[in-house]
Amino acid sequence: MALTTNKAVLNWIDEMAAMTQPDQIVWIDGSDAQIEALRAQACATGEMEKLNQELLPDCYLHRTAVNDVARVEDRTFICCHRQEDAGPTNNWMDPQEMYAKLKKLYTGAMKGRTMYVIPYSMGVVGSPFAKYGIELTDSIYVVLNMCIMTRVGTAVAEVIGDDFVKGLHAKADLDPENRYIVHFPEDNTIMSVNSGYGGNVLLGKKCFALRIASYLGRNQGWMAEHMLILGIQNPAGEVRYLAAAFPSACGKTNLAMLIPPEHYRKAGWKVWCVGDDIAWIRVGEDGRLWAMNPENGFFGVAPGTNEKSNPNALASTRRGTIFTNVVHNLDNNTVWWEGLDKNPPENAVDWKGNPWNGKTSDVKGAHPNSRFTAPAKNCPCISPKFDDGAGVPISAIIFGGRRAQTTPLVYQSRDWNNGVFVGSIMASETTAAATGAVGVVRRDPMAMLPFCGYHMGDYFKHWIEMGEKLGDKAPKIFNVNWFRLDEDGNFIWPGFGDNLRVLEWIIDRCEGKVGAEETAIGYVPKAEDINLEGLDFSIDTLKSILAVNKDQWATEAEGIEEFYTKFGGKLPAELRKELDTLKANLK
Ligand code: OXD
Ligand code: MN
Repeated sequence: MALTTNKAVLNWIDEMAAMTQPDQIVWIDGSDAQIEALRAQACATGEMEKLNQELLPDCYLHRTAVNDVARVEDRTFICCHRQEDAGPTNNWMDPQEMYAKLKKLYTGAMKGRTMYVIPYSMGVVGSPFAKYGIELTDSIYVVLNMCIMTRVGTAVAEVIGDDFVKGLHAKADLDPENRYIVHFPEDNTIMSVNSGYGGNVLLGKKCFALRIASYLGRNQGWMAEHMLILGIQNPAGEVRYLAAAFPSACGKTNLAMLIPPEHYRKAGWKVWCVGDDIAWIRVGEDGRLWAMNPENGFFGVAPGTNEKSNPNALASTRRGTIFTNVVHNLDNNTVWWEGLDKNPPENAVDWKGNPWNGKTSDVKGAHPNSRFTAPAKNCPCISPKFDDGAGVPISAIIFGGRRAQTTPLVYQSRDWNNGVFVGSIMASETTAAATGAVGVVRRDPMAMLPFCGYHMGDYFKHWIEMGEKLGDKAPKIFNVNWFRLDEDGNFIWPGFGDNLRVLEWIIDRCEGKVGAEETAIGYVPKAEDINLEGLDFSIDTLKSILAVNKDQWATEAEGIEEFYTKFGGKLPAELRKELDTLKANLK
């Protein structure tokens, strides 16, 4: 039975059902009983496997098709009327042409199948900052993941208005040649077909909460960002909140759930996770910047997650979690992945569904992009503000990337516009960096390159305008780089929990409690101002990773110049000016 009488919702569902022709339509009310019944049904068809309920209560395993294991950026489209509004970094097609193309792929795609109707909320239901969507899907796996990643069900259906985001997902034939992840920002619509992989099909996440929401945010004066949010509590009990953007593979989930080093823990420091991937950010009534996490769970990369790298993430996966493309340990019906521990199972099934012996096999058991979908509430350090619809006030914004050289451990931008410049030049090096060679630099402004639903030049301008609104209440903007390498290709900075030492300096800077050295690129800490207590790390080594090398930055400036040409006339004059200032400072 439909959970709403909203005509806009019902008419749209009728239209989508007429096209996809499912055998039946089932509304998702989000109840435990319904979730349990769907789990049983998915296990009966082999879509999921029930794991050891003593060791991993309410946990399940799923394997995707082998050709369907990651987001497909080359098949992801932003379809607005004018191509120039999508910009040079997005794939574009005329909306009418795309609708016609998709119609062919969706027609009859749900024959013999069930269409599930998922009313979901990004943000706390009823909060003025929440936004609602409906995803139609023919996949139980999608339903169950959405029930973890978002707030789903009757309560949402009751408050949904006419401006909901429409999402249609059909697995169809999982044909990679006809796989499309399409956004129509002007129509509040997302259409995904021929995939079953999370990032392509959990439409609340990247598709809505970043691509559609970034477009809405620009029109409505707020921002949707690819950022974690964390709270840092000092021994006096004061909590300061930071939002941070990093490209993939830079340890975002680890930073979001950081465990303070022993010395800090003993002194009474605590870290609270508000979110690990997405932040919706707006100017609050007090004139400060406030951020909230629109999601309700973590869709984290499994390999490398272990008791040491991220015990909080691991603890989050111990109940109510769906594992995708990891190793199935048949001896005890649990899961395993590379980097979990040094004891791979011998009697196991790999992510492709083949028998696998972790002691003798020379292929990886888990896909490198295998995932856990875990409820945020499971996280031992989840913030008490997690369910506060208003979000949290932000003291600092942090950008970062993976750079073997050039970028110091931390620096502070001179002001907001300079900070926007710092975000716009964010970059990571390709894996060559891991072997010691300087890798190829891939620029990923604000970590939003694959997620911005409109022209990135306009996006930069929107950032500048947000700064104008904030005035002197704007948070300070910093850049960090945990990944400096020595000559042998080893990481110099210990990273993980010790990153708190850098965050402490950042907070002290925000509160005017500590000085800094002014350099060509901004403010860098005096080495003695970073707390190294309890850490075997020499101040000279610290100095070496705080140094700003003008020759390297001159090369960097050339790279930025070249990158900026992409945006043509849409590059805000403010950023051009920042680049000119950088060049002048390097002379
Ligand atoms: C993610 C990503 O899955 O950024 O969060 O790719
Ligand atoms: Mn992400």
